Amino acid sequence: MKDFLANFQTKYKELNKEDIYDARCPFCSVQCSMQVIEERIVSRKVFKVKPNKEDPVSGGRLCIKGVNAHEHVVNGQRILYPLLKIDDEFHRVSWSLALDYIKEKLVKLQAEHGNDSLGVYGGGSLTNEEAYLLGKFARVALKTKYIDYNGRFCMSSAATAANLVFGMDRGLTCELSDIPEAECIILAGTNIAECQPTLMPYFLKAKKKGSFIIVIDPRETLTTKLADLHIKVRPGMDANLINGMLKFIVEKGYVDHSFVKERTKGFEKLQEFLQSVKLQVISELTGVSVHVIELAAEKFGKSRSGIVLTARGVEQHASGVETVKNFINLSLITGKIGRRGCGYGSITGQANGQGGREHGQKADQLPGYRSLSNLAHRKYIAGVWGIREMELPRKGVSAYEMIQKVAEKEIKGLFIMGSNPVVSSPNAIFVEKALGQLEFLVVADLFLSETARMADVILPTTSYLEDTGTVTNLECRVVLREGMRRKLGETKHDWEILCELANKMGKSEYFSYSSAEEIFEELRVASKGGIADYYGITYQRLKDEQGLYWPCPVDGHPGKKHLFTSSFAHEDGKAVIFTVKQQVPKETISPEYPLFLTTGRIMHHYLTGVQTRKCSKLKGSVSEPLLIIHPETAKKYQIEEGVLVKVQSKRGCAVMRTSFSPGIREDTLFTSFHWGDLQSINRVTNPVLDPLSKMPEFKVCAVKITLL
Ligand SMILES: Nc1nc2c(c(=O)[nH]1)N[C@H]1C(S)=C(S)[C@@H](COP(=O)(O)OP(=O)(O)OC[C@H]3O[C@@H](n4cnc5c(=O)[nH]c(N)nc54)[C@H](O)[C@@H]3O)O[C@H]1N2
Ligand SMILES: Nc1nc2c(c(=O)[nH]1)N[C@H]1C(S)=C(S)[C@@H](COP(=O)(O)OP(=O)(O)OC[C@H]3O[C@@H](n4cnc5c(=O)[nH]c(N)nc54)[C@H](O)[C@@H]3O)O[C@H]1N2
Ligand code: SF4
Ligand SMILES: [Mo]
Repeated sequence: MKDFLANFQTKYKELNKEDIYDARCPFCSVQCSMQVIEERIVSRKVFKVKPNKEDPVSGGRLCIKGVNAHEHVVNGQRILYPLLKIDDEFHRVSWSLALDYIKEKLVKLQAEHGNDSLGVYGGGSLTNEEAYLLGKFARVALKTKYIDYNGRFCMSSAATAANLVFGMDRGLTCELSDIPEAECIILAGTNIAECQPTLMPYFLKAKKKGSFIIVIDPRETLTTKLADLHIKVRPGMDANLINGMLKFIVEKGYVDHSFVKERTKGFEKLQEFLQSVKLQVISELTGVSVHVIELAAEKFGKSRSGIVLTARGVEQHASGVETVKNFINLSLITGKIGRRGCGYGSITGQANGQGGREHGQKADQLPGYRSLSNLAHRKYIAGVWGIREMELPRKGVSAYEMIQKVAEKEIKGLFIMGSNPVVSSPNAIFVEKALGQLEFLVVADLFLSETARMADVILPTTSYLEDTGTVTNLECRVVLREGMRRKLGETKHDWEILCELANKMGKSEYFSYSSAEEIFEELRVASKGGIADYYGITYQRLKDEQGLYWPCPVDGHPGKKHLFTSSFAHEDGKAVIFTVKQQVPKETISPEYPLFLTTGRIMHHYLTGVQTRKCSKLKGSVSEPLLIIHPETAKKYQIEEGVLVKVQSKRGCAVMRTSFSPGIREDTLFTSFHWGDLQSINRVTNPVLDPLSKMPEFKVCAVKITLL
């Protein structure tokens, strides 16, 4: 009887078990932390999610995506074994066979067509360790120059502008805690309430303290509800709007002349140019009244402190770099940077959008934000990797240009890790066709995404609950994400996949790591002395100190929270004030395509939706894309609410249902890009690139709509 009871108790405990995982949301750049509690009650699994009350960034909040994120982890559609496509059908194979096959195909392609016949395409969901290793894999194992990642579509324009203006790029120049201290806040093309919802209390606190909040967006959003002034600008016209504001600020004497003189250069040229700017012309271009332009300029110019934040709304344009430069001009000429309650920031998007752009998965870049074109940088990294400098490939091309190279058959094999370019790239019909021409496509993913289903081999990877590593949030705070849940099926971590493949390719001496922490230890050294210096950061410190800002050059260093307090990062210590001339979208409306289309996000879904479409609560709340249209515009085209329409541009069409909103400009339509196939709006968008950042013009093109 005693034995029976003891047995029963053990069995009962086994069947009714509770596991607690410390976790961090896999989605946006806030990187909220939480505990995921998995209860097993007999054979039923129940998940509970508790926000971490001690989280210094989110303050113990989670948004609806974070609360439901675990659902995709346990979704039945997770890929659990390597899959090999034979005669258009996927078959389960062993890792050994999958990796052997990949190796043989890659070696053959390179033997026949050269090292650069292979491309690598990464993503901002990868941890710092994995992004670092992907760059090393491309350059050391494959020896190809072609590597880039989805961050090219994300904050590349802001990064390029910041490098040019300040001499370095770091998401925020200040801390989030500066926000409530700012007397005036400009939110340009950023919908924080839906895209980084847990940051809202910073702005609500600012408002309570009397801050004047200006939101610039062609439509009403949850964020514009916060605004004291909502500027409903015509898409793609922000740089011109800012010229109007700059002119007013200069004329009214709101320039901080001592700051401009001591800390910047280029003001005289700007001042001269602004004399030619006419507010009436700006008003016509932007669709914003002169009064509103003046009011915004007056409020920002007069306030003693102020913060300018931009995001994809103003950055995802062929003139994205110019536009961001002009937004930074607002901060520079009024001296609102480098002190409390002041700063400029580009709100980074993906979980590791920031770290992902620092450690070498970008076409022109080496770890620590080093440059592939700089001999000293090349020598340093070659030394860390144990190769000769001359063995390091030169710089490659940007994400969309890589796909063009695929279409031109210059790139014949592609390795994609953590991205779904068939849905996320502009001109998606072309992209899908191009990928269809590849001789060999490998995709590492959690699911059979629209891109993965085109692959020859799919490698199953682990999720945020399983994979340990560091990520760098929007403030540039490096944090540790623990992957405490056991791996499912035969899934492997991305870093393990890279190591095992490199080992198959005979490169084991460069890729023999047994944990993410070991990779981080190498990354620390590789970043040492670089702009994004992580040398002083260790896993132990991250655990003890809840994250550290970079640069953090030595052990014990507290990390630098505020940048540019006394000098900028250019050699002479000065920031550059650029003169930004008139900018207009590359495609304009015409009788055939009479409406502007802009694209973006909604609260419930994340990027191409591969993960959030697997969460029943999120999918249940929003199950399809909606085309937001002004009721007057709909009336003009005799279109009703809730009907299916075809949205057509010169490149292609997408199908979705209309939803009326009097809060959007009458000349503009809006939809999100969270859906695939015919519902993918990127079948319509314009792939024209910014000449410097190579950012596509996701945020404006000309379309027509017709009833389906
Ligand atoms: N819910 C949710 N949150 C997310 C994501 C997600 O997919 N879903 N993705 C994450 C990622 S990767 C990113 S990059 C961030 C993006 O975060 P945001 O950049 O804030 O998001 P978007 O919706 O792309 O664009 C912001 C706003 O720009 C406006 N806009 C469009 N065109 C223009 C224009 O020409 N001028 C101006 N001034 N505004 C314009 C849009 O109407 C939109 O409201 O969000 C992150 N957070
Ligand atoms: N029209 C329009 N298009 C846009 C934008 C826009 O505003 N408008 N925004 C652009 C922006 S800002 C971005 S960031 C891009 C994003 O575009 P994508 O890079 O395509 O983004 P995701 O949907 O996150 O795709 C990630 C894929 O990787 C998988 N995945 C998730 N986590 C991991 C992981 O840890 N490892 C691996 N191996 N796989 C993983 C997911 O299942 C998914 O299939 O889209 C861009 N496209
Ligand atoms: S999506 Fe962003 S705001 Fe929401 S829980 Fe995740 S990290 Fe936090
Ligand atoms: Mo992004």
